[in-house]
Amino acid sequence: MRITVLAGGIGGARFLRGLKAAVGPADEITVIGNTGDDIHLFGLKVCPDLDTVMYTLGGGIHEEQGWGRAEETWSVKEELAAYGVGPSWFGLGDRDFATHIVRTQMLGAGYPLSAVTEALCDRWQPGVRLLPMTDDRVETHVVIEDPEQGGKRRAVHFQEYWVKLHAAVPAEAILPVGAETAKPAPGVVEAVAEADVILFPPSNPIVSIGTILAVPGVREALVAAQAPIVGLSPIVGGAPVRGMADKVLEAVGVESSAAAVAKHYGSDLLDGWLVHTGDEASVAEVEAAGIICRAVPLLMTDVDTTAAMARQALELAEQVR
Ligand code: GDP
Ligand code: FO1
Ligand code: CA
Repeated sequence: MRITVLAGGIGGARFLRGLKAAVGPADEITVIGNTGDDIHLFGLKVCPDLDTVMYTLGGGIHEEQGWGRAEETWSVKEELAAYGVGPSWFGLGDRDFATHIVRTQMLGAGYPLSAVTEALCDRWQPGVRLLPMTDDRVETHVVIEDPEQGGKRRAVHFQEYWVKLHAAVPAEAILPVGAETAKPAPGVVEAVAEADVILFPPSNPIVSIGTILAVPGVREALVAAQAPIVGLSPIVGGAPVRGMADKVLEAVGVESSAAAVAKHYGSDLLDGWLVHTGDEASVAEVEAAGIICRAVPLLMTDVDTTAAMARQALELAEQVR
């Protein structure tokens, strides 16, 4: 079976670890990763969501944190700070720096991001084919009312909004800058068209999966796909399980509920949707929107539990096919 998954960072990566445990050796998983979170820092290209998937599946992730490397040290960050060179709010560790140096060197030599990602995965062996959504530069920016400038409207990089400002300032708009002229990376459209099953993990529906959908051709390929599309809700009991997805949902006028996220994707994309067992009440609302819905446990507490979630998603895909 060919399974294609659109993924952000931590939510996507943890789901993929469960999916890998749930499938057999003959099954092939292709991941289309969000690159809208990418940022240039200290002259280096950092791809947080691709790296989170690569490190998580490759056994190099800092488990508790969910991003960055295990057994990390911070000498370079400390030395940069001693020079007064920032930003200090984004934590790049020594081990992680090496990944960004290799990536930036290869990009500088002319390799596209998709080829660079493949080369990095040669080391990490994530057990999936990891494709960036695009080889072109796309950066999610967030229009905020800057409290430090008397509420003046200003666009900041997504990482500044998320990591520095903790999404604590009102977001007026979410802009995937560059997406309108970006092309899907090699293999992306094919992975959608040739899939037997397409899954939306419990990733952020706006700044992770939403950004992938903003690359022209991706949404169209999904709508035209033969394969059933099944998603899992990142919203449990009316709130994100982790992080601040409620803030970016509010910015685009979507309620923070499992049903509202399903309806935001819509029945032209989704055939099936899983909500958490506590959210049974939303099943009827999702089904009224033309999306088959089931309530099952959706907390990724360990790999076995997450594998059970993945099996539920594959079963639902079988039913809606
Ligand atoms: P990010 O790029 O690191 O923010 O990661 P993703 O976009 O892939 O996923 C973020 C989403 O994962 C958040 O909105 C969380 O609510 C969701 N999430 C994290 N852990 C769980 C979990 O155990 N269960 C469910 N259902 N969602 C989760
Ligand atoms: N997230 C943070 O909350 N603080 C950080 O300092 C931070 C650094 C960082 C470095 C490399 C990397 O790959 C990811 C990093 N993240 C950090 C996570 C990441 O920026 C976010 O989780 C996502 O992009 C949010 O969707
Ligand atoms: Ca992300």
